[in-house]
Amino acid sequence: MLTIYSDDHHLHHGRCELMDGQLMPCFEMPSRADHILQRVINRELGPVHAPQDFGRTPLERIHSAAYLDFFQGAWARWSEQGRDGDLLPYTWPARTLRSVLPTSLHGQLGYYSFDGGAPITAGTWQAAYSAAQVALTAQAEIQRGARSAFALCRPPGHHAAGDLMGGYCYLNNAAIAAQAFLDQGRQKVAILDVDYHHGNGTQSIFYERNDVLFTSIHGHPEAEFPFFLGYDDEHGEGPGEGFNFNYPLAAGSAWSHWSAALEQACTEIERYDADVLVISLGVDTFKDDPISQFKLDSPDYLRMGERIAGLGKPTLFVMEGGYAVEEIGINAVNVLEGFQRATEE
Ligand code: Q9C
Ligand code: ZN
Repeated sequence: MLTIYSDDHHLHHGRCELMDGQLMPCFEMPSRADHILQRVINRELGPVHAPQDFGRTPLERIHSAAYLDFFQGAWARWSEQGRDGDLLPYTWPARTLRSVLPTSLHGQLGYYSFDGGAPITAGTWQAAYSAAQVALTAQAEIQRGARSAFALCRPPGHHAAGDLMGGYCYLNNAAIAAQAFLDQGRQKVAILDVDYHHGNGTQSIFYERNDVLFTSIHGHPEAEFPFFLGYDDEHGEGPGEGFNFNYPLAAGSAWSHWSAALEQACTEIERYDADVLVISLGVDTFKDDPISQFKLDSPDYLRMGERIAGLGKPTLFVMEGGYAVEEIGINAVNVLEGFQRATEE
């Protein structure tokens, strides 16, 4: 399986996030992608290529031009104010307030975000832009006929909506790739989001559409980030009604419960009869993940990959979360090796 990877992810390294009332070093750190790349190489998964540059146009199919302009220019505005620390929002247009776009940098930052978990640093735009190109380059490989490809994206993307950053995410790499498949002639794309957190950004982007099926298995939003989306009664709206399936699970869920939800998601994906499959591949479902509450163990990721292969579709894997840095490479590449093994049989 071909892996697409860019060193540009090192340009994004946030300092701190607020966790249980304490400022902590960001869990979403550069060594995550470094460990995954090392495991890809050590296991000889396949070649590793740098991304091509498809420009901003495919990003604008998912994100508003105003949002992209804001994100691209935010650091320059911040440093013009003489600042060099992380740019973080602190006020949002929540209930009772108006969603008007202010002129000030921090006002606009609140307008274009939904939490304080996505710091903008000097290199964040370049890192996120390159991650989107990584996804698009892997997508192009599948469009050329490959059975599968791995987009080793960092920063992740599935919490980012059309004009919102949050949850460590800025550009929705999986959504950008899904849209590129459609723009290049595919009719139906299925997304399976296996990250521990609900993919609120991806869901919202495609919620009123029937050309992308969104399925997600995640910690129940009653108890888990992003809290305000991801319930099992969210089925889509308008033409998208019946094309959104959420499988929220309780804290402590292990493979037996998780895999039962996977079977249900696979049933919906088979019923949809997609042309192509995009996996939002988070491995923060791991038992030792420092911010998550599921109990998957490393061998379970092999089975996950095997089951995904059983769907028999061209499959694009897009890296999302996973914060047990020592094991992230083993777990992510186990999914890919399980897929590969089942495909060769
Ligand atoms: N700082 C992904 O896995 N943080 N994002 C909650 C408080 C938000 C996870 C703890 C977790 C976001 C891509
Ligand atoms: Zn996650």
